[in-house]
Amino acid sequence: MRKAKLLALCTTCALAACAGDGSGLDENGRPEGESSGTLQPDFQSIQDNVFTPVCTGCHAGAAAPLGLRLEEGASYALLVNAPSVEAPSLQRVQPSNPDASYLIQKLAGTAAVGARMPLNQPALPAETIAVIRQWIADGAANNTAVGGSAKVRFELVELTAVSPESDEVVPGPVRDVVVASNVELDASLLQSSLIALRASGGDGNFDSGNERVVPVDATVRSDQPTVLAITPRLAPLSADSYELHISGTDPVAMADLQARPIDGDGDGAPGGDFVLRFTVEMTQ
Ligand code: HEC
Ligand SMILES: [Ca+2]
Repeated sequence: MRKAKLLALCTTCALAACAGDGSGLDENGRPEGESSGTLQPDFQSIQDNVFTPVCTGCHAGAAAPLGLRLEEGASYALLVNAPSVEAPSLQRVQPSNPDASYLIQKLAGTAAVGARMPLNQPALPAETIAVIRQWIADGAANNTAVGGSAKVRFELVELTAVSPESDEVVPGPVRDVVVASNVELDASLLQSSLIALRASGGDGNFDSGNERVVPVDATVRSDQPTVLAITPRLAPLSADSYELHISGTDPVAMADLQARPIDGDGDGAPGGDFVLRFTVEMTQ
């Protein structure tokens, strides 16, 4: 579903760019008078004007460099309070602190590791970077819906796999599994044992008796809606198939602040377990 939407967006860009001689394009090379308008210091605007048109050529899907997917629906959860891979002591976006945010360092070309972004393209205009800095300085709020389908957004508590996605094959090692909800979850529930991660034992089968429980820590990266990072406690995930299980069934069900259990199995009614399976492949 997300892929189809991205394709539609790309088609729009391609058609608009057919102006050819650059007339009708603004100083950022984008069509003038687009409904998204000029860049504002809010997340939806930055998504529409920067991440989607400039970054998703590389930073999308399972092959996204360093697991950083910047497509709509995934970007917020993988940026805000998410540690950088290149500089693990820094967060990609640290709310209220643009100088310490690795995203800004990568855009400004001041990062200690790797190249300036966008890779192999002209730097973003200084005004564009200033607007992104402003959004971070203002607290890096999310004014979009993090995943979640539009249909029944606030009637059901839904979880969405952000990275990896369901049944995806991703390059390892995988440092964390990121899941987002459509409403704020009750973080106090994370103390209980309702989140479990299992490795298949190398056979891709979760019922053959050789499965292994992977001890994990679950942390809330951001609220409203909640982004959960589920991190293996001992070592990043290496080659195997994995199953993440989040209970939506009593006695311990993940729930929102109104104690409504998640619709984990997506059947349109509250309750049911959320199950995410994915495979890690080690290249090299
Ligand atoms: C042509 C492909 C390409 C494009 C386009 C691109 N990137 Fe990257 N990006 C990479 C690669 C490859 C790396 C890892 C190597 C490096 O940092 O030089 C990376 C690394 C990063 C990192 C570091 C992530 C971490 O966890 O340490 C950030 C942040 C980033 N890119 C942001 C962006 C943003 C924002 C844009 C759009 C403005 C963008 N990139 C456009 C290829 C690209
Ligand atoms: Ca097995």
